[in-house]
Amino acid sequence: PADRRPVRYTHPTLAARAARVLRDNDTGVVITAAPRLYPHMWSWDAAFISIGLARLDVQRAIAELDTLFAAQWRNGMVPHIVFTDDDAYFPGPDRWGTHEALDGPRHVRTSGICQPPVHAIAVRRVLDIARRSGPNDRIDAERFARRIWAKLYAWHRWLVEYRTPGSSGLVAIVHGWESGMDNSPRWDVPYDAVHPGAALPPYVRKDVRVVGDPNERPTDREYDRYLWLIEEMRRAGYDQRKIVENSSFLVGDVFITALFAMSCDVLLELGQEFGQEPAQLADLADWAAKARTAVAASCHSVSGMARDRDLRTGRWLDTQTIAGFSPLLCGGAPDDVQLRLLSLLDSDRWCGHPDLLAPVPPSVSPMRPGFNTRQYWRGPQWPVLVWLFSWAFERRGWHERARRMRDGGIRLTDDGSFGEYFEPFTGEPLGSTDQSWTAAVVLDWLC
Ligand code: 2M8
Repeated sequence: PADRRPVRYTHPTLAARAARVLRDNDTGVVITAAPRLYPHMWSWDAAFISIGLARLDVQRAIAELDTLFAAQWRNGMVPHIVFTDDDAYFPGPDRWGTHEALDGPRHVRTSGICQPPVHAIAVRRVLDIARRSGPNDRIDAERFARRIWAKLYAWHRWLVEYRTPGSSGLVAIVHGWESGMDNSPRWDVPYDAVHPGAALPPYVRKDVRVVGDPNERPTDREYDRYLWLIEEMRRAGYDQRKIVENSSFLVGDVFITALFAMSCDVLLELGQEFGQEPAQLADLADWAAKARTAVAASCHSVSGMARDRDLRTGRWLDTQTIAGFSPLLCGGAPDDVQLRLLSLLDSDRWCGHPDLLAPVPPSVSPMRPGFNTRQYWRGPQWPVLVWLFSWAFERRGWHERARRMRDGGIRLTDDGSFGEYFEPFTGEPLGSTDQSWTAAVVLDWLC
């Protein structure tokens, strides 16, 4: 498809515009996830943002990750939102009520759940970029990597101790927001079992005021469930054991499990380089191996696609989404399964679909029932996911595939809008524009 969008920037101009987005979204303390829709720091956004920042200013990249980890809970959890003073986002800190939580930080207000563990990957990337950019940056980044290592280890340990219940070996989430893919059809079945009680305090959504077309956002019914789960956690005082035992939503997330395996590998390598405790290094090797085994064990016998598992009912969730390709990220699946997944990814059901503007995986296959071209995690393409695939493919030695993903990601974003997500056929930017993590991954691709 030649030009469905009027504007296409050259790479140097696109990079300059991306840099400006990060600068404009900088409050001086944090870089917000997006200017109006998300005026706070989000956990996995901050990781990607630091990668883009490293291309501009290594010190600023380090500061961003330091700010996030300064909000780490005493039990090791890295919270999904670190709040600024802005009150334009709902649910804000009062609704979360985490100041009553025993393990929460005292000096800063946060949400009470987590997000995908991509932070070790970010630290690795920042370090690699800094090493190429000059001796001072190298020294700063090495100091930083040494300093943050124990915090990353504590974060990973928290995921193992509190969030790997039962025997599936999958990392469990207690809220769809923890997956980062909030309203993905992956969660439709488990959300059906979430019944908001009459005690759900009333609320007013703010997101739909910012995003012009409410069809690009989750529905009110979905929001009731999101808020109800928060209510349950708040009542449990954010005690993780109680939450994992009782919450109405507990799902083994195969995509997070794959990211966790990769992050443990990376953290292990960093730990070896910086001479960390052998016992902790052994833990990381063990966690990575178990996570990989769990991802491989989830693969469907016919399609090969990896599956989430509803840990309340013990059922596999067969909905086919981009998360089904998790084994391609972390490896560990048998060769025949991997080959099936690669050919599925290339097929017209995914990246080879003839009508896509850019040949990168949509969040849901355009051939599946329920695929929605505009609605958030139910169909659109997400540049950050493209970055993850291109990074993982590079690491696996699939250089040509990595390059194709990256080129596709650049094609998707070369209108310079830095959309949060994109309509796969027209390339229309959806959700927020000037989204920080989109600008960040574009910078990393282009610099
Ligand atoms: C989206 O999630 C937030 C809730 O955490 C929201 O919709 O209000 C997701 O896309 C998530 O993955 C992302 O981290 C966040 C900020 O960009 O927005």
